[in-house]
Amino acid sequence: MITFDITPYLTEKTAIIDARLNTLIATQEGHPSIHQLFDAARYSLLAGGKRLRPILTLATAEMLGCTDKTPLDTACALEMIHTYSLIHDDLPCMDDDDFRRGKPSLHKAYDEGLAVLTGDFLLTFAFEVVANDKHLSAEQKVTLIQILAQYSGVNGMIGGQVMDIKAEGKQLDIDALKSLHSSKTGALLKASIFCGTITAGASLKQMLTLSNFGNDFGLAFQIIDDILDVTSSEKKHGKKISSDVTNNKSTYVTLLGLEESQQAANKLIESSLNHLKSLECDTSILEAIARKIVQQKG
Ligand code: GRG
Repeated sequence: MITFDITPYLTEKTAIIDARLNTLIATQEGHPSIHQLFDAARYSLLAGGKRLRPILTLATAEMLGCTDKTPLDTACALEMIHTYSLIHDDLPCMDDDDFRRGKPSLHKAYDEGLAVLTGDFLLTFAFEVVANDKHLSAEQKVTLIQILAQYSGVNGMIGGQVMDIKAEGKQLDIDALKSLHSSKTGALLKASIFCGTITAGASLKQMLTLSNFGNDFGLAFQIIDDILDVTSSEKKHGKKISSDVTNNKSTYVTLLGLEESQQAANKLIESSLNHLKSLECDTSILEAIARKIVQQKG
């Protein structure tokens, strides 16, 4: 049970992340087309969103004793990579979603070509931001860049997205779906936690524990997203509802039904919280974030 209200913490961190993103992606003067690229990047990046990935990075680092600005730009880089994935995922050649974060998707507000390039820009800029961060040591930068590449690449998000588009119209079994979800969505959430451990100089034992936490939490998050896809109102979800059904996708809900899916998510969150118990620090913020995710209601 949540013993305190996590909302003020989330509000405070969201404001810090939004302010830093706003600075990092400040419009650059120059050729009008470059100006438009920045406008498009700002349209998607500053459109709201829960900022879950950067908050996980900040919360993990703080929990391990790092309370300065060391993790902030890496946290913002994770949000840039996440936003790029949403822009590309909404394109007609992928999920073909017209709305995202309560607004027209980027390719609707601008055009498809610019949406592809804005996604590319955000992905590459994320690496530039980490490479240029003066708060990080050279060793930290190399490790963080390696984590970002690995978890957003072929063995993470992109690999999962390929599995996803190739699975359309096919009935997956639960193990195949788990593997798809862990790559497509879980990997970047896990990377967010992992990046927090690197910026805080965590021990190997702490990293392993948080990696186990990230596995369970990441899968629970995607199951809840599957549930919200059928139960949430469009306004709350910020995009078209039942898009998974429309796109003929296997989801936890289509395979297990709503109730069993919710139970699976609850079980994973309990398991994720059990991992945290072995850490010798105050884990209450991560616990509260995990519980809040599983309690989301449509
Ligand atoms: C196109 C390379 C490429 C990858 C796309 C993550 C992904 C892979 C696509 C997103 C599709 C999707 C909606 C997946 C469900 C889980 C998910 C990532 C939901 C959106 O994340 P939230 O809920 O969104 O954190 P906000 O807007 O709050 O940041």
